[in-house]
Amino acid sequence: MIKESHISKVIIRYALKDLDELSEVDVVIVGAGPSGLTASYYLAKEGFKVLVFERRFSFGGGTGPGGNLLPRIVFQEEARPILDDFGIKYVKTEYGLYVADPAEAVAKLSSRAIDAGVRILLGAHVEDLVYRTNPLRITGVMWVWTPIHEGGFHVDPLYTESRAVVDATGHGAEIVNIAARKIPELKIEVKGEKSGYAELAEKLVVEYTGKVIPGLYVTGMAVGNVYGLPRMGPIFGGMLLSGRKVAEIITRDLKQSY
Ligand code: 48H
Repeated sequence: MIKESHISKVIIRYALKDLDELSEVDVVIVGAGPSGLTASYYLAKEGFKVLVFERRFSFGGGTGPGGNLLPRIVFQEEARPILDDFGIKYVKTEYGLYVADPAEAVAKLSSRAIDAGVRILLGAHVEDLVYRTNPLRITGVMWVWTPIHEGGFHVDPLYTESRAVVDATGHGAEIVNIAARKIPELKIEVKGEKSGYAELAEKLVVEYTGKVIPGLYVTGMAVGNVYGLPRMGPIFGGMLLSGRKVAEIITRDLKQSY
């Protein structure tokens, strides 16, 4: 027999137990785009408790629409080992570039991350940060459900504490911008993204990936916004390489601080 009240009870009971457990984690990643999902997977593989906040009700950020809605995304040779880690199939083209199906990429990035132990909260919008002084550092985020945010309602957010917060919000670099605007003593200067130059952008986005200030890290397109780098268009190798790099940096930092 299916009793309606039991449907509600199991949802409420199990969801609240989960949210309780997720109010303190090792790493918060804001954004379930390609860079955030990649970072989350490698961090979970290292044994960290990782929570990804995604304000949409779907995964993948800008991956799904491919290049101008054509269902292919491009990768370069350097990203191949990461595609292999996730089991994403690809074809080598006559230009030495690799192409893959964005739907498969999104599905595998997210399912491998979840299988590695990552928790992803969909429909959850991060609207602010938590910080401490002496030493000045970021220690978590404040979040509300997306419909509350979109509705413009005055509802106070909940906290999630973490040892590291990763801005993987894409072009807008929303989290670093919040830190720059609301905690001026951090002296963060956000430069803004530059126009297209694919090869340079792919190199620099990985080079500049890392720690912005203690407790706050940046990966993916958000790196370009923070450091004034060019954009690359629908080539995604830099996003995966940036995600893996930020995971390596956080792993080193968190292991050193034990
Ligand atoms: C919760 C949030 C919040 C918030 C945003 O845009 P993304 O796909 O980001 P990346 O950096 O992983 O990948 C960028 C890539 O998709 C891209 O746009 C490229 C390569 N462009 C090149 C070019 O030249 O244009 O994903 C970011 C995710 C999205 O799903 C957002 O919904 C989510 O972050 N998000 N989630 N709280 N405050 N802000």
